[in-house]
Amino acid sequence: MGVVNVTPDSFSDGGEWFEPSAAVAHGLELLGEGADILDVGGESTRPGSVRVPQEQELARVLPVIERLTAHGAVVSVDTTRAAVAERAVAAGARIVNDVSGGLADPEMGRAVAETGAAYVAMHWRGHADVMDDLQEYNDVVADVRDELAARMAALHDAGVRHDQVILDPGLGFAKAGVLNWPLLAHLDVLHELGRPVLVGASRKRFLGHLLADSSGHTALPRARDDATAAISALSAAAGAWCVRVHTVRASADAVRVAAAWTAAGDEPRVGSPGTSPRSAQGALTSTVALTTESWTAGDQGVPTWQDSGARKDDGRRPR
Ligand code: PMM
Repeated sequence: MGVVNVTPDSFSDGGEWFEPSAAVAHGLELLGEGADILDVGGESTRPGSVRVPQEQELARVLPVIERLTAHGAVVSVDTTRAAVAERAVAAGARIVNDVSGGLADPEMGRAVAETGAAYVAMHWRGHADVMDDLQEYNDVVADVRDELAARMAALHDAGVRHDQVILDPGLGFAKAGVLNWPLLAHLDVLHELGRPVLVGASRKRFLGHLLADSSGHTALPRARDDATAAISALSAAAGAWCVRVHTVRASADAVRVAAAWTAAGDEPRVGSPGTSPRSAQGALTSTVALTTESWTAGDQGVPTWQDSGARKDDGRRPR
């Protein structure tokens, strides 16, 4: 999932793609690098940022979503507002990516149920101006799982089908540096909830701290891209369904490496009794990456890792 922030103030790429034509061109560039989904957002969630009015958010995202879907892109809308989600889906978005998991807008569950779009429910405890004060956990992994389970139950009560939901641990949201690593190391615990998992680590503050220089200066957002790609590989190997990233090529390659690695582990070993080199080669070229074809089959539910695992990498992914 490539990020297209149509905002003047996002922490990692604020302002760069603020004009609709620049945002569309950037989205197309990310598709060319191998993105399967473009995530279009019009409101920054940067720590401390203030909310933009709904009309402004709509004016930012709708023209970009319309133009990117006209180019055939699978688009998600990064919003916490039900009205924006509805208008975005009407404009062609196929996924609603809600960093609040439905907590910011009580109408979100109903809107998602009515549109039938896939829905990313991220772990969240409060808006950007207060989230740094909401970081108390007994056990961050179990607490995030339990709070997401509660969100799933509430969404279900609002009419959202189970197969619409994708879960996200919400790295960096009400989570300071060290709280993020256990969540990554225990993606299996989120998988216990039975839904695909999305990981959004790209350029986040905890990577800046990890990569600080010897004087303690944190790495700037752009200097966190290699670490982001490493997380993409490890997340994919741990079974994540999707990684949300600002630069795509390295992460797309990382996901393919993880897929080949995992598939090889599932196949008989090269040279072991009863295997031909040919069957082993098949394992090395199989991939589990989601491609846009999974979405054009008219399936509004969320393809699972296993669904796409049957696919073979025939080298046709855009490079
Ligand atoms: N992080 C940001 C924005 N949207 N959506 C999901 N699902 N998961 C995330 O971790 C996430 C997100 C942070 O803002 P950015 O667009 O400036 O990176």
